[in-house]
Amino acid sequence: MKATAVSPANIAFIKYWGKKDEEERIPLNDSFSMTTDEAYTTTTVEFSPEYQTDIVEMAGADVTGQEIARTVGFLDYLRANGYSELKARVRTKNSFPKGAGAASSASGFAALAVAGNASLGMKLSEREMTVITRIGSGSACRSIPDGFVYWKTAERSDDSYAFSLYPHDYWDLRDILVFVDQSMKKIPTTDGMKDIRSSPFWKARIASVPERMERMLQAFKNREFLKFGEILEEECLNMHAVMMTQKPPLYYLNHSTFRIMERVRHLRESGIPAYYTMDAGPNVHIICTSEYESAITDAMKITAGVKQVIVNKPCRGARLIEEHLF
Ligand code: 2P0
Repeated sequence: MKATAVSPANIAFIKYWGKKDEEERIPLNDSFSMTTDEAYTTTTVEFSPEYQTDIVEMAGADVTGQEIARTVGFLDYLRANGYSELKARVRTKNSFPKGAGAASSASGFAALAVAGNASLGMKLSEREMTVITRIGSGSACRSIPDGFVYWKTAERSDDSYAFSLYPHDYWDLRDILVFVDQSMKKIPTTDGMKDIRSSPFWKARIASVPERMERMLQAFKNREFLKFGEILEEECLNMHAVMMTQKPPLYYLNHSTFRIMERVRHLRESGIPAYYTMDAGPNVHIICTSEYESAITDAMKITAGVKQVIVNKPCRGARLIEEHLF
């Protein structure tokens, strides 16, 4: 009844911001992402009669009351699906700072879902696994399949699943994750996202995503990096424009973020193809092809305000491993 899974986080190229259905976590639009091999979560789950209550632990970090409540809520959902009444112990370890806009909820819920289902003896297809994971945290479903992953919106819960559009070795991209702030963000994304409809621009954003997705997938298919990068930045700024015009406004980016964005533009002017994208936090993901990895990493390490740099490659999705955390 004990199982351990490791799951990568993922960085969205076309973003998820806003839900059609809050309860089932069905997104307003399709999204597209890349798994990140150096930003990952390992989770051991054991359902056992030995436990009187659910126990939630995190190696090297405190777990907040909100995190415990959300984890227990998801365990309840797994129990209902697996016809079990057993309580569980969950222990988690992150390879990167949690809650700072580096998708720790994505890798966290994907690892929890895979380990939890295995611990309950459930045998699910990858598609079913992505649907269950989505209920835990939307973007987490994109950490289950291999490499470059597409998550569909739908009218029915079972139809909103994620799948690998291209395997991780399709394109040797890098996500150079530049940390400018490693503290927990103040507004959790689930809460921030609920207010999307208070932005005067939300309808225009949602209407514009399919066309932008189509252009991005075309560039991706042909591995046209410059075209892809332009659309990547366009999409990121579009989402942040909505966030900043919501009521109350959400400013996830800070002055260090803007400094890095400026540096990225300067790198481009000096002939280094690099493009930025940010999620719900101030940290910057610089996307490039493998040949420019060291030039960009070196430039970031000497940029003021940079606390840590993690270089990610695309990788396989969440999977079970043999070594347990307890
Ligand atoms: C994304 N983000 O596509 C976007 C970009 C943040 C900005 O998915 O409520 O933690 O758990 O479904 O998945 C973060 O949202 O929200 C997110 P819930 P989640 O990666």
